[in-house]
Amino acid sequence: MSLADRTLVERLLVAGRRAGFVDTGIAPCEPSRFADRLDAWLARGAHGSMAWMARTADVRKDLRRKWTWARSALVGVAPYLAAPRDRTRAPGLLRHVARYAWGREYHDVLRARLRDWAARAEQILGGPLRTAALVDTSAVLERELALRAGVGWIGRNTCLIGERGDSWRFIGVLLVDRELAPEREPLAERCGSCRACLDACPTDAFDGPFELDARRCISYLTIEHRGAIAPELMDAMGDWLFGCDVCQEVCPWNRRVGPADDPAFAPLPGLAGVDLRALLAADEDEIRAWTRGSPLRRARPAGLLRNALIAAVHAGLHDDARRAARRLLDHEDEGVRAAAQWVLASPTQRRR
Ligand code: B12
Ligand code: SF4
Ligand code: SF4
Repeated sequence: MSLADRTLVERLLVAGRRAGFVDTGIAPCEPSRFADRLDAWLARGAHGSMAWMARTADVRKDLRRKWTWARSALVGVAPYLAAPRDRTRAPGLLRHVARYAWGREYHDVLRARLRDWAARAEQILGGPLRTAALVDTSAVLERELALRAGVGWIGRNTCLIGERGDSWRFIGVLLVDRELAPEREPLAERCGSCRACLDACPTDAFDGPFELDARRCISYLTIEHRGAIAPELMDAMGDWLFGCDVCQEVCPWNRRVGPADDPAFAPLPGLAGVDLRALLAADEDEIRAWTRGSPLRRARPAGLLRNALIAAVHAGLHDDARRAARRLLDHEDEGVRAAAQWVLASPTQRRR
């Protein structure tokens, strides 16, 4: 790479930081080097009912099957941790919500930042650029792109952990139609002899290091899964309403990091202002109002009611849970009905 090229790449990476990412890197748009991992994961059925993961596997393994023009991926990471660090001290529903979902819809926030980065890149590279701003929902292997861009390494909990930091961070990907030389090497795994995440998972969702069976993962069960949850999983899910952070909470790399204080991911008042009791008594319009602009919308009101019944039992709110369960036994959603039956069959002295 010539000195001029190196300067251009450096300016592009700085532009990404100005657009709102704390770390940035570049990965070539080549076929996945870990396609066998995705294949094995899908073959085991570990994606559960996320049929879209299987449907789009070919594109995930080689993104140029869809974005034929893409040559490089600019990858940015954005930390989302907000105060308080100890979630049991968070107000209202927040203490039952995974930290990535405390603030505004991150897809919108990050896509806007990627579009800003694209505009800056056009100025730096001169002339129009063809780009695509991807966050979470597109058929790309974002963690692998981030690994190959050198902005982090993959822990045994499968999360991307920042080079000098933690895993409390989103990934954003900007595909561009220019060949750009990556300037950082992929980082090797730094777990050492630790296996805290594997041992701490409440539902035993890891089949082994780097092997997560989504069908047992609380994040999947509370966000992606529609319908009934198996009673033995409800027994183990804890007081999570949406998502789960346990395998990140126990990670030593996450221990010392402070809140990111990114205003875009500051806790939404709608979630902080109500608690599980209120949620159990709420109607769907109220739930929609409280979750406006929030990632919690993905679980739909019925999913949140189902999750609230389970979380309330684990939080020790037995009377409220039983009262709500009796009312919801005939709910139109199968998941809510199954959770209501489970609540009424649950011992009232469940260990917390
Ligand atoms: C499906 C999905 C889920 C599923 C399945 C998760 C999983 N581990 O596969 C569920 C619903 C369970 C989930 C949960 C969460 N998710 Co999610 N999810 C995704 C999604 C859409 C696809 C992930 C995927 O392809 N899985 C299939 C497996 C096979 O791929 P993989 O784990 O990514 O592994 C790849 C590479 O990392 C590599 N690899 C795997 N292991 C190893 C090991 C070594 C040593 C090496 C070198 C490489 C390597 O091989 C694989 C193929 O390339 C991505 C967005 C995207 N488009 O990529 C977000 C994404 C992974 N999720 C994200 C988040 C924030 C979460 C949660 C933290 C949310 C929460 N708190 O509840 C949890 C974390 C749970 C966990 N431990 O993974 C972030 C992760 C950011 C980060 N720092 O890692 C992403 C990237 C979204 C984003 N844009 O920020 N998620
Ligand atoms: S997010 Fe929770 S349930 Fe899922 S693997 Fe991590 S600790 Fe287990
Ligand atoms: S908890 Fe330990 S094993 Fe798991 S990702 Fe963190 S360092 Fe690796």
